[in-house]
Amino acid sequence: MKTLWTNARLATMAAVGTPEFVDNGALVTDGPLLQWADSAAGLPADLARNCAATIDLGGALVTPGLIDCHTHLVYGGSRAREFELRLQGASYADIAQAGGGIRSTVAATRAASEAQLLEQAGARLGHLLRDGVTTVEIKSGYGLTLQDEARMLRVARRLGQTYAVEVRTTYLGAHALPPEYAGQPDDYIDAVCAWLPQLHAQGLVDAVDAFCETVGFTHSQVERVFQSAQALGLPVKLHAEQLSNQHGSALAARFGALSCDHLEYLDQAGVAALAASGTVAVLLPGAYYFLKETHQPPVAELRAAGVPIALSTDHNPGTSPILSIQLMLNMACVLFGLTPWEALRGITANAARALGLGATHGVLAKGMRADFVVWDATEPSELAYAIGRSACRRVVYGGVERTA
Ligand code: DI6
Ligand code: FE
Repeated sequence: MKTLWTNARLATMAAVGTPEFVDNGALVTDGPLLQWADSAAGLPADLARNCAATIDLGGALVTPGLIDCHTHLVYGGSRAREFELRLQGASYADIAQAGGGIRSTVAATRAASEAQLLEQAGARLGHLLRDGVTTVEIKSGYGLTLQDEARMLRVARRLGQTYAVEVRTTYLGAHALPPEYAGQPDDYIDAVCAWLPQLHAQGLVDAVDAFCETVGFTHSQVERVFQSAQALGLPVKLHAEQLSNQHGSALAARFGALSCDHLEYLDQAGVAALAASGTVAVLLPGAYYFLKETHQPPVAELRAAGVPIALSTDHNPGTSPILSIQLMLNMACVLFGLTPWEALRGITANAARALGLGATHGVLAKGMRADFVVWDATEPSELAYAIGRSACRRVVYGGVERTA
């Protein structure tokens, strides 16, 4: 069934560069795909005639469905107590050394049932959906055994079957060293690499990620994980240069990574490597804010080199307990100096590319997914400006209007 949506101020995100709107725009959805996303004046009369319903959007801004391309949405427990300790002066590293941090979430995740994980992650997902998210990436990385990583990824897949949202899964076995491998990181990486084909065979893995950091894994350990991914034809991504410059981005670029994420400490050589490989730079202003970081990612250099910039919530219990992608627009503008248009691109077209979905998602055009958001706004700056007010009015996912 075809539906015609008229009187839209379309931000199709099809053009790279300066802001571009189609006023008096129209959309025609045909099942899960768009048949038209352009000016109403150019709409072929026979296409309009074949629409079973017409919906007037009253001149509202319409953008592609939002894409949260980096989350750790599935986990057990809470780290609110740790937050309190940090407010009293303890550092993220102090807490980790005292057995808190990622390790405490690993313990809570292992202790939770699959049903509990599903229920808790589903509640979190609800917040993202109300903000206009139509595609979300979810990483494992709090299980750190074959069974527990599989459980996290199964829960992520179930979320995509339960809610009107597309879920992309990422295997992040190389997130932290589990207690049972203390002092044996290379043995743990052997295990991470050995689990991957088994998880992939169960259809649980769309991409592979790792945490390249002094408190994570080394360059050569990450390289082994990437080789295992490459052997299976799986794309890679990397948590890179978040707390220090480990030159992880250059490594990831060599493997044609879809994205490198965080990048506060990225240097010029890293920028050049990302530009050469067409890798997306995913900036995570929520984690930067929450950890009170001061070292900013090299936005001007990324821009000058033509590296596509995406944004994401990085939702996780330790460093970014944030469930609003609209807030990321604000933080990216205020903290990192993006323009509202660049920020919007970062949660649509460029976020799609960060997930390898650039040919089908993140842009409103004929043949692309009929995922879009109707806003109580006419300018992207209004979305980046407001804090605590969701301007999301209607969400269409796969051609169907989402009701809850
Ligand atoms: N970088 C982060 O900021 C999160 N993971 C990562 O690799 C932290 C996750 C946590 O503290 O639970
Ligand atoms: Fe992360």
